Amino acid sequence: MNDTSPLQLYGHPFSSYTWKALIALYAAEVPFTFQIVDPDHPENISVVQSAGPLGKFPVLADGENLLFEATTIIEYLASHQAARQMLIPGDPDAATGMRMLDRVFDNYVMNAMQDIVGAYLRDRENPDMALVTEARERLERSYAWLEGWLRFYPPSDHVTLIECAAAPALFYADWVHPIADQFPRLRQWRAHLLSLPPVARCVEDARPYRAGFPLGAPDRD
Ligand SMILES: N[C@@H](CCC(=O)N[C@@H](CS)C(=O)NCC(=O)O)C(=O)O
Repeated sequence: MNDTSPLQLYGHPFSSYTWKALIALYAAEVPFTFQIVDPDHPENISVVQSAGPLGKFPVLADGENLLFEATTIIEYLASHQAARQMLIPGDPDAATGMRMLDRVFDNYVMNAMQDIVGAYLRDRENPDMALVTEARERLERSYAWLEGWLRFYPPSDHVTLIECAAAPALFYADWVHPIADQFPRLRQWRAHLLSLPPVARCVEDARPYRAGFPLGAPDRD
């Protein structure tokens, strides 16, 4: 990591994947400057567009080095002294298990949630209901699987790659497809995640943007 210039994180406070990187930065107490990606800051949009093929955020800048993909950003933080052993365990098998869960949250929870949000963003009055229904089914299956997995993963105050991935995914997934009472462990874990200081900070910083949520933000959390 570059010692001379501070890290810069490009993203948006209401963006789920930006949260994922922010939670890691806050938990590991890594100093950084936040660069908001919005129409008032075209220079930040340019950085994000130049970093990856689809111009998605978050992007971490360490000097000239631009890193995209939230998991990659966390891996980068974890491979440096400040966050080592904290975000991702040193034991290779434990780390592999953690990376598998990270894929579960991105590929089966965050993606399904984003598909539903995207359908409403494209047409709020008349979303593609076939796509929405299929994505809801994926979320329902993921909730059921996570409910079982949580029998072996008690809530902890330790923030790892798993908490970084899970908190934003479950925060927004529950908004688009509420986690039913039949999944009590998952409901309880989501509440616990939202109470962790790095996550609570993201929730608060995102609050002013709730009116823009295409399905309408629920009056809770
Ligand atoms: N696979 C990426 C996904 C990032 C992503 O979907 N970012 C959204 C914000 S949450 C984004 O950039 N949206 C704007 C766009 O797609 O143009 C990651 O893990 O960082």
